[in-house]
Amino acid sequence: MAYYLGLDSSTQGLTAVVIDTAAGRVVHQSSINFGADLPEYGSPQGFLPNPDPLVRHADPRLWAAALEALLARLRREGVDLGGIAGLSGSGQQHGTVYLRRPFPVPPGQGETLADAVGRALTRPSAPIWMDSSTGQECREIDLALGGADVVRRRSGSAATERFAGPQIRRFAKTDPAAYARTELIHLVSSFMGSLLTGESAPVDPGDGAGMNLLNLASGHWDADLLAATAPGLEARLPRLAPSATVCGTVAPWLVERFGLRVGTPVVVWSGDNPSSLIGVGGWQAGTAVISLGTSDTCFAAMATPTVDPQGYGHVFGNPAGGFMCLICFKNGSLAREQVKAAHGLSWGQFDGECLGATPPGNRGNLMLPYFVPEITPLVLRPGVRRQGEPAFVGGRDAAADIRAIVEAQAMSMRLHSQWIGEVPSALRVTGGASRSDGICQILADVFEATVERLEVGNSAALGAALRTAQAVEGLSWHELTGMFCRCDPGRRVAPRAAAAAAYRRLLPRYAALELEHLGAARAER
Ligand code: XUL
Repeated sequence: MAYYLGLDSSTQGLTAVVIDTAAGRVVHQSSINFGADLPEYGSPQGFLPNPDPLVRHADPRLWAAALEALLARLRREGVDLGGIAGLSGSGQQHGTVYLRRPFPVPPGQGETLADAVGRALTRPSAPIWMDSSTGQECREIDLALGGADVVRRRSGSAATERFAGPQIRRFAKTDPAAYARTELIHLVSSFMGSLLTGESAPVDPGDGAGMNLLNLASGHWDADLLAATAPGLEARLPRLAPSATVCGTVAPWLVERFGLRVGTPVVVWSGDNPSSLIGVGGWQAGTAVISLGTSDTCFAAMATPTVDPQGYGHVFGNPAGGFMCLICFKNGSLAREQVKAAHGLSWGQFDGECLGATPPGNRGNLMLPYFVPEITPLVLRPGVRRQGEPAFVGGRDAAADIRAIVEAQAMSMRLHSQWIGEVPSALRVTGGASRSDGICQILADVFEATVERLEVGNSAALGAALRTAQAVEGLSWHELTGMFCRCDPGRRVAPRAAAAAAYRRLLPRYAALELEHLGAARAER
């Protein structure tokens, strides 16, 4: 019997999933919510409030505090941490933590892990994936390499605002003294992995490809991209290691404080999306996945890496080997929550009274849902735009507003995933909002594909547990995903012909509205 622990350090919380590979079942799940459980960090949604909508940073001490709080909670809930045979995790992608060496330093007597992390930081906050402040740096990197297309072909993505490289460049330019003091720059995934092993942990190709620094073809840091980003960068980066690497054993302080067994293997962490790809059983090409979380993402394993000619899509490493494609939307759950809160609705009302009571196509009423700056398409100045029948007063008609945001999100996903070239017949939908039957019906109708939902949620943390079992116990992906990634047959949602036809008619109108908005925004700049 072997128990494996998978963690997921996401934007809004830290989640644990414990699996038992002998019984083929999940035995425990638990979470820390950054806002509710650790209010002293002043980050109700997991990031530090900032009046500039382009700037989004988080406090890395919060992530360390959450790790201690979650391990303590697991013990209180009766999980025998000494019986865990291996652990790993996944982190929100792209965020960077700036540190001096040695890192990590174990917490001293009476000290918390967050205190120990605080002493090592050379920059008090970490820019996260929601940050869009590096447009200038992206242009500089593209220019140095000979164009966005070169950067895209080398690293799998055009220079992208939230990616580690442009963020590091901005820091090195705006605070060269602090950059000079910085001896080590970790991603959220490798930062958290380091806290577990007590040694600076490596970066895997799943998360490493989200930096604009990794050469996808060679699998190594790209010398030209490093040079175009910041001086002396390679010495500051963690090493790269394949996703199935056991990168160390649990740190002594974890053994002392939480009763983990000496010598317990720790597998290199990955990004939350690559880990989710495993957690939903999507490790082979042919399964398209939509994850509805703080960010909404569409992704799939790729037989051969293809790049998005429009520049919005990304290619990352697939932790099972090869590559995956991904498109990310920033106006995900926080945007849905904003409309829901504006109308004072419960999730039940959102789903039943609003999505259940309005027709597909929303009587022609459309919304461009840029509540915060958007990644896909690139919209730096937030703003919500409505278009439709005079009846669509927007903001006054709750049901029409709710349908408008969900339809806009689904149509934008359909529109911007066309470069992948495959029309899926089934979509695996995961993440908190996948609980909504109304949202899943709209996705099924817009994509003209059957929506499948899984028996086990928390796909990123589950994927981390599965990756650990594969690396430590040598179980195959077939065996593991067969046991843990079953779809719930009772929760399948089939597309409806009339609704699908309505969206087929509406999609060109949505695309035209989006283009018109992007054109107007460009003209203003
Ligand atoms: C993916 C992305 C987000 C984060 C947050 O490129 O930016 O999905 O990983 O979860």
